[in-house]
Amino acid sequence: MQNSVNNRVLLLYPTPYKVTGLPVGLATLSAVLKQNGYEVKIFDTAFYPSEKELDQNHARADLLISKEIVNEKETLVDNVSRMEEDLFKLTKDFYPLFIGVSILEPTYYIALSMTRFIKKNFPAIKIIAGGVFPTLSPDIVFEEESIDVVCVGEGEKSIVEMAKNVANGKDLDDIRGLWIKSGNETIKNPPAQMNDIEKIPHPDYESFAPRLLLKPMQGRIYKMINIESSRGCPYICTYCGAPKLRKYYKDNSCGNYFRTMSVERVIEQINYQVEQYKPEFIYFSSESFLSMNDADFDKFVKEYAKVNLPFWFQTRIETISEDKIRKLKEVGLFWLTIGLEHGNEDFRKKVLRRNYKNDALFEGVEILKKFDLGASLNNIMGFPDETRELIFDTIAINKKLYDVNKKMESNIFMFTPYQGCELYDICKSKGLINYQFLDSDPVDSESCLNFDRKWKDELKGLFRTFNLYVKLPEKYYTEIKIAEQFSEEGNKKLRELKEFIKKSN
Ligand code: B12
Repeated sequence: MQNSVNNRVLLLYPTPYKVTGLPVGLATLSAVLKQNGYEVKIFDTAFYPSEKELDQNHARADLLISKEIVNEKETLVDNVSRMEEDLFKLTKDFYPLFIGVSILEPTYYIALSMTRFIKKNFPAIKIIAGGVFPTLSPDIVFEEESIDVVCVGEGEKSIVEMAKNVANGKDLDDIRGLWIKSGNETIKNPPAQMNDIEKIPHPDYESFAPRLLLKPMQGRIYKMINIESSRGCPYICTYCGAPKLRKYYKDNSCGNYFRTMSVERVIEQINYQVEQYKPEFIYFSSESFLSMNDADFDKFVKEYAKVNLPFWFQTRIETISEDKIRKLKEVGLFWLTIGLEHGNEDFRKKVLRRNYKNDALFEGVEILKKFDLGASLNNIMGFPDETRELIFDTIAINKKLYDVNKKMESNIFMFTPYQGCELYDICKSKGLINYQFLDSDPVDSESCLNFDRKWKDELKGLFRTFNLYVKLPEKYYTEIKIAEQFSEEGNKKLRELKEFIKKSN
């Protein structure tokens, strides 16, 4: 073995090109490892340009979703070296006890480029994979030769036990949460108990490249800190893996999947991170930030007033009220993200299991307007059995909301059935899935589903013109329809209409 010092752990964070922001999960693993005396380094892929990946910030501006970023050149600077060179040097010099990699389904292909490279060059170093994708699809990840161990579920306890055992030359056979390849045998332990989120250490962002703290917000890059205020999700949406995770943890008696953090602890975390990193912005990364009771809400507002930093979060439309928005605006609320998902109430309820009324959207957006606030509305298109007419229901409601409040932004995503979601099984049974796992990030406008070519092209055309339909008056619809076409005429029309919108804004 080379210069092995047995308290080192290297963590890999595969992330698409220029997708910044801090992963709370991996940062918490770094914190618990450090708390137990290990030295941690983190390697990310955010600034290695690749032919396969678009720069999402530009792609989003090009789709008229968000504003062009004014200070990108001086902030989100590309690496000059190649990913493999840097990874090789770091692994060789740091020579860790083992390497951990955090994986989402759309980042699995990036993770594989790293784990295969490491296995080839450093076969003696064990690699453990954890995160949402290994938890929801452990069999796929476990089959991969370059990955030795898979962590299912939350990793705080498992990774520390693994570090101790590897350092002491012990096997990993009995560690909860770990799936292990041991000779010809395989051991599949159940997930570890859910963590008490009041007691785990605050995420450690220190080991991340400082550029990962930079995130775009309304056309500018800011130094932003992620704050966790809850874990898990109590809802049953068919396009999300949370319901399956909840069942998995329940079946294995791991404790509650959905946990909220006390306001005291959230504020303590904010004060700690602000002191450490002096951010310009706070991002609450929980899935529905305002799903808290009134007493907690009032306590939060009172305490946050002392923080004195702008913030944004995602929340459900049903959680917005005038009283809450007024109070939040007073203490720095800058922006929100709201999952609209689909414009047709019936489709939304039956196919997506999102049961809210369109009226709630209008009320919410009016409230935001009253306080001169805007929000990003997340929309999805390209579901199985969705028709052009149904997509136009989504366009129509975004258009009406934009007419109410010109600060609204319409985010559009091509539907990607992540493994573990109910809709994934439905797509599979309809023969719509002909891949084992995704091999690119879904910012790609092409549907990953096995629809016929004609419908795939129509979806692609609607995707690129989505915001033209939302923002331009109906008298332009015939022209926009031309811009849907992937022909010389269509491309020219698309450029003209985009220019027209940009000039009129
Ligand atoms: C905040 C957030 C972000 C943040 C932070 C990203 C991150 N990786 O945490 C930002 C804004 C950067 C982001 C970006 C993206 N995100 Co996001 N994000 C979330 C969100 C809302 C919360 C994540 C979180 O903080 N969870 C809480 C922590 C504690 O849990 P955790 O991350 O799973 O980590 C625990 C375990 O998984 C495990 N673990 C994790 N890594 C490892 C590694 C090892 C070695 C071990 C042992 C264990 C282990 O231990 C951790 C601690 O308990 C989730 C929804 C969700 N509930 O997961 C979506 C989610 C993870 N995002 C998703 C997506 C698609 C993306 C993007 C690809 C979007 C895009 N095109 O830009 C990028 C990819 C960036 C990236 N490389 O992660 C999807 C992933 C879908 C899937 N099934 O794989 C999710 C699930 C939302 C969804 N649509 O369903 N995201």
